[in-house]
This record gives sequence, C-alpha cells and structure tokens, in this order.
Amino acid sequence: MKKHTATEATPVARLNTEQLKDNIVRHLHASLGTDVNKASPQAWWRATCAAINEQVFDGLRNTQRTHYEKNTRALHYFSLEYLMGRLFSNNLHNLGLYDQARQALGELGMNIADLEDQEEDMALGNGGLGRLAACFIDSLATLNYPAIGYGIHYEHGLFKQSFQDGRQIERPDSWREYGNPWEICRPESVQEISVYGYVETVYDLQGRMKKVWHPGRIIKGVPWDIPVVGYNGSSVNVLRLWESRASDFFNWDVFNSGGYIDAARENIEAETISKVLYPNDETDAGKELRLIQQYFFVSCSLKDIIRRYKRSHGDDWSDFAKQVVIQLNDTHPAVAIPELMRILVDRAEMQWDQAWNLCQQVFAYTNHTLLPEALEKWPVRLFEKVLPRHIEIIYEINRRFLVEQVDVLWPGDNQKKRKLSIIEEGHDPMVRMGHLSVVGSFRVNGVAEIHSTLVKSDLFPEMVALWPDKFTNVTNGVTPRRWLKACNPRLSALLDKQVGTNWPTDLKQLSKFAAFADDPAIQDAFMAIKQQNKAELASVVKKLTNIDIDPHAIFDIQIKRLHEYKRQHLNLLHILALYRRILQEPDYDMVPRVFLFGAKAAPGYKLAKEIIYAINKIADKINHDKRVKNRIKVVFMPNYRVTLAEKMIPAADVSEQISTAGKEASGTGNMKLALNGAVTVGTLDGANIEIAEEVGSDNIAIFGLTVDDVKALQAKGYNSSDYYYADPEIKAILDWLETDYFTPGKPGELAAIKRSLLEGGDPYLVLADFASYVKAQEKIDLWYRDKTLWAKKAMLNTASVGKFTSDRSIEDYVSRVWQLQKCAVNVK
Ligand code: GL9
Repeated sequence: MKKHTATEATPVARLNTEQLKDNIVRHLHASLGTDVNKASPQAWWRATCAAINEQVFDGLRNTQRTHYEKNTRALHYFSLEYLMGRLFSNNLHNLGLYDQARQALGELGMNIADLEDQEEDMALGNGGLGRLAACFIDSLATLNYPAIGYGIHYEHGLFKQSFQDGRQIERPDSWREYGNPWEICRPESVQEISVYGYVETVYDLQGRMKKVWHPGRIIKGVPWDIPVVGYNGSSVNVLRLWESRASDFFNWDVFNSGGYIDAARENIEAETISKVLYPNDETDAGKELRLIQQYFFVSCSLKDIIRRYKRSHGDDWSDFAKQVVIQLNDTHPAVAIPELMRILVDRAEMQWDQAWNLCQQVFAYTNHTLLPEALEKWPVRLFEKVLPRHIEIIYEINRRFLVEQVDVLWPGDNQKKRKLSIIEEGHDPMVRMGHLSVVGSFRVNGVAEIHSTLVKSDLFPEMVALWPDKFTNVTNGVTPRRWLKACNPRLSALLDKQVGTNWPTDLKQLSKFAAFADDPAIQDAFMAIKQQNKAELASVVKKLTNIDIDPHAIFDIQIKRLHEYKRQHLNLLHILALYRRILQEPDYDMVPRVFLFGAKAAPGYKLAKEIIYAINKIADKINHDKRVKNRIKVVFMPNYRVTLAEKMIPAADVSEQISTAGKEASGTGNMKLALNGAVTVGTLDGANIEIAEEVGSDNIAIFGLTVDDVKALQAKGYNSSDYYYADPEIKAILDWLETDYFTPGKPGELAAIKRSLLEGGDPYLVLADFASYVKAQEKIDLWYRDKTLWAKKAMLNTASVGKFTSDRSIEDYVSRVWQLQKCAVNVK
C-alpha cells in the first residue's frame, strides 16, 4: 500500500453509483418522508444533500478528532462576510463524487442541473472581500491546514436585485427560509456576550484597582457549523457562524416580572443583530447596529477559541500564542483586539504588558482598500455607550503606543502623535479602526503587490517607520475548483487531456497548455468550448432578460459591484461612442459585440443606481435600433451573484478591469476571467499588473493612466472639462445624455453621469482615460478578427495564470504570517 506523508491526506473512500442511488432513495424515505414517484425536485435535492452529508460528516469527525489529538496550531479567520454561493456541486466535486452523482440521479430519472437550481445562494457577503474568504477556506481545507472561519449567521444575505423600468429594486434574501441542509446547529457551544452598561472602579483587599463592567444587556450567540470540504483530501474544516438570540436568563427575568411584551421586544432586539448583512460596498456603515454586529461575533468567537484552548491547557496561557493565530479580514473584526485585552486583563487578571504581548502575537490584519470612505471610524461616544470598558482599553493601548513608540521615535512631535493616534481628535472624536489594527497586529498585509506598496507609502508610512517588518504582501487568489473545474467542465476536460489531471491542486501545471497555443487542433477544441459556453449563456440571457444575443459576437463582460471607481460608466461611454459611430456611418466596421454587465449597487449609493438606470435605458434603445444591425447588444443581467458568475465567466471573451489606477486593491474577478480564457482590457491597477506580468503584454490590452500618472495629474490639477471641450466625441456623448433620446419625453433623466463628470470634477478620471480606453478596445476588435491569433491569446491566458490560485495565497500567508503545519487527517 502507498504510504501517506504528513502533508498528504488519506483519500476518502468513494461511493459508487449504486451506493449513491441507494443512499439518495433511503434519505428520500427516511429523512424527507416521501417517495420516488411523488418527490418534488426540492425533496430530491435535499435527499441528495443528505446522502452527500454522510460523507461530509465522516470527514468532519475525522478532522476534528485528528486536530484535537495532535493539538495543532490553528488559523482562526475572522470575517464579517463569506460569499459562499451554492455548495451542492462544490461539495460533490471536492468529494470526487460529481460524476457518480450525476449518473445516479440520471438513473433515478433526475437531472443533476435541475437539482442544483433548487439551492439558494449563500450570499453572506457583498463582493470580493467575502468571496475571497470563501476561496480561502476552500484552500485551507484542501491543503490540510487546521483552520476555522468565524462569522455571522445572517438571516438575510445580500439583497436580491431586479429592475423595474430599468431601475434597481431590492428585495430581501431569505436563503434559509426552509432550512439549509449544509448547516449543523451546535447548542452545546452557545456563548453569551455583553453590551451597554457602565464600568465601575473597585479596589481589592491589596488596594489594587480593578475595573468591573456591569453590562446593560446579555445576548446569546448560537453557533451554526458549515462543513468546508477540502478537494480530494480528507480534511473537512468548519465555518462557524453565530446567530444572535435573547439570553434565556435575561428573558426569564423580564417574563417573571410580568413583562411579556417587554420580553418579546427584548427578543426582537437581540435577534436583530444577526438579521441582515450590511449591503455597503467599501463604505463605512457608521451604525450602532453594525458595531454591535462586529462585537457580537468577535466576542463569541474569542470565547469559543479560549474554551477550546482551556480544554487542553487549563488556566495556563503560556501556549496560547503557539496554538492560536487570528486573521482580521479588514478592520471589521478589529474590536477583537480590545476584547482579548479585556478578557486577559479583567477576567484572567493578567498584567497589562503580558496581555498586550500575547495580543500582538495572535492578531494579523489584512487591508483590502485604500478608499478613505471605507476606512472604518467609530465615534468615541458610540463606543462609550455600547462598549464602555473597551473604549477605556483602547485609550490605554493608545496612551502606551504614543508614549512608548511614537514619542521615542519622534520626541515631542505632536503632529505625528495627532496623525498616528488611534483616536482622531475633533468635535466628535473617532476611533480609527485601521490604526488600532496595525498597532495590535504582528503582521499587516495588502492584497496585491501595488496595493501593499501603497498601504505602506500612502496609508501608514509612519507605522512602517516604527515597524518595518510588520508589513508584507499576499496577492489574492481564487479557488480553481469552483472557478474552473466545477463551472467550466468542458474546458476542464480538455485541460485534463492536455496537461494531466493535477492542475486543480497544482495550477502551475496549466503552463504546459502554452505548448498547444499554436496547435490548430487544440485551438479549434478550445474555441469550440468557448462557443458552447457562449451558446449556453445566451440561453440564460434569453430566459432572464428576453434579449437575443448572438454567440458569435464578442462577449465582453464587466461583473463586479457597481462603483464609480470601477468605472462601469467608462464602459458605457465607449458603448455610446460605438453606437454614435454606427449612426453617423451606417457601414461602420466592427466585430459584433455583446456587452454584458452584472452588478449590484449599494441601496443608498445614488449615482451607482443612476449608472444602472442609464445602462438599462441605453441598452433598451440600442438593442431595438434596426440601424445597429446587431453590431452592439447591451445586457444588464439582474441579480448578479456567485451562481450567475459561474455561468458568465466561462463564456467571456473579454474581461473588463478598468478601475482608476490605485483604487482597486486587487480584484479577483480579473483572475477568474483570465483563467477561463478571457482577454483582459485593463488599467495597471491591483492584480491586473501581476496578471499582465504573467500573461505577457501581447495577451492583455492595457490602457490608461498609471498610479504615478494619476498622482501627477491630480497634483497638477485635473480639469475634466478640458477633455469635454477638446474631444468632440466626448462632448457629443455627454450632451446626448441630457436629451430625451434614451428616455423619450423625459429629458435629463440620464444627466447625473454628465454632472458627476463635469461639475462633479470627475474624481475617478473617466474622461482622462477615455481616449486610451477606446484605443484598447479597437485593439481587441482587431485581434478578434484573426481567429487563430485570438485563440492563441485566450489559451495563453488560461495557461499563464497559475499564480492566482488561492492555494498559493494560502501558502504565502502560512510562510509570511501564520506559520502553520499541515495536518494529515487520520481516517477511522
Ligand atoms: C475589496 C477590494 O476592493 C478588491 O479589490 C479586493 O480584491 C477584495 C479582496 O481582497 O477586497 N475590498 C473591499 O472592501 N471590497 C473588495 O472587493 N468590497 C467588497 O467586498 C464588497
């Protein structure tokens, strides 16, 4: 028998088709109480999930037992967001059971794709940051690293989007209205946490001062565990999500004092904490409830970690930092730093220095954005109200930091102190969560090379002077299991044939595919697959929007949250330019193109919603204009989410990554699209820069200002109206938006975009980049006319982006930050 090394897990015993069929039918009977001849697709789906779970739970038990026995150091990933999408096909693929399940269901008269559509997306995140967390926990399990994800069990995930007369409508997302087969409630691990109240100073018998927090409210945290199945291995880690409830104790008290209504109100208030995900994209929510959400999940999670640690170490804290490392996914969970200090100093009665020492060995912080509006700040008065003890601790952390660090390096420099202080002065003083995160962590990382450089040079230069070794980079990545193997089965099969079947766990293997980039037979096979994927997407588009699109046109895709800095409106201006050229020159020669958008706008972000409206209105006009002769089609896909991304990405020819240089920290959609053979049109921003390095300048269309150009232009003074008056095409297009051409009878309805670009000063330099963007698009048009040339470029994209697997990101975190050991799981 083959021996397994420490890093190589024992493979799970796979079920065959017959066993799977038996198990599904057994669950149809025993778990669903129905029968093969009358079961609904929903019941079939649930029965299949239950059959899959038999395997999953075996792996879960083995993993947890092994980690306990080996007493492993573990990563604890703290994130307010996990954008998981669906788990059905993902779990089947990772267990190596997908083909058997398809066959088993087929023999039972069911189509696996129909069952997949029974599952609601688990949309407990807004965008890239939440999806990154989901890719990371997949890679951690796949690589056999002991890890647990902690977050909130939101009752409602990201809102569902539809369009009414072109405008975004939001509806609540009730992803678990009828339960969710993947989650396990763990009442035995319930936690109680405190908020509000006041702090009392008391003195013990030795005359030592102690702080006692008398909370105003106690809230119960109920953990729900979602097993995270590693690919092909036996590790099954856990995502533990906390649901808030009213504390029984508290409730009981109120009930007994005759306050039935009061008790019911308490219940509702407590349950509100985990009710909804804030739909903000990179803006500070600035709400009391949001701070309570952050504290709630962080406090539950820390108590959970400490309970587990104490099980094997009792009250001896000396191994804590050896066993525990906590990654803060942005500043959202940063209140964990004062919370751990409170637990150590107030509860465990540890000396401040010792406690602080421990804290600084445990926390690491990832920064995901430089946008000033996204850097969290909380009013001190809010902290005083909600977390009165924590604000005292933050003051003490800050006092020592300013005295022991800042004043030592810059003696007497009050300006430095003001800039570096965790507390921002002013009439309404604020706690700066970014500063707190840097001060309290042993490592700080950005998410792409350029971004990590800017974190150091522009965001925290003085912190770098204080702690040069604290700062590092970990470029983002995506899991190739979901974002190639599962979502693009045809291309996966071709790759299996050409480069072998190891690429899902060793993505650099794809570089072997470059050898076929000039091979006509493989080019044909590759392009035929793209064509089939496009035809499939066309039928999805027809179903969702009733728009007919030609699968032979270029599929040009921009999918990401709607934001000015991502510049969907730059894409729109280019579409308008093409449309105008066609109207002026009826035989205008261009390769037919379908522009597909997918994006949700934060409900309170006015201009983002106006951009959606404008795209929809302009789409409607262009799509119905006979003179266009189908050279342009514009489609805005409603309710963009993980499941829709899985259908759009395999069908993309062109990937739009057109943010203003310096604004997109990394991007991860850019990686998924390139991996599936799309050619990027992009700025030198975020991970685009590293993608360009990997694929080579012939295989990507780079345009626009660089980070340095942007800084220089802004320093000199950018005047967007110069571009308006100098370029007749820009002027004509912007003026067009003010007419009623796209909104008959309602002139000015699309004027908000023009206003923001002229009176608003065009903060994201759309007009400055326009000409260069149009040129890059002309290059794409030219490239696409030569089928062989295009096939080669597309194939070289797939072949060259092995770097961007989240497995590589995780290995970087392990060596630069976490220092974990792989742990092979013993199967019993
Ligand atoms: C983001 C950055 O904007 C992206 O560039 C980056 O790829 C991801 C993951 O690191 O993080 N930061 C951020 O707040 N969001 C990001 O996508 N926003 C959302 O997740 C909505």
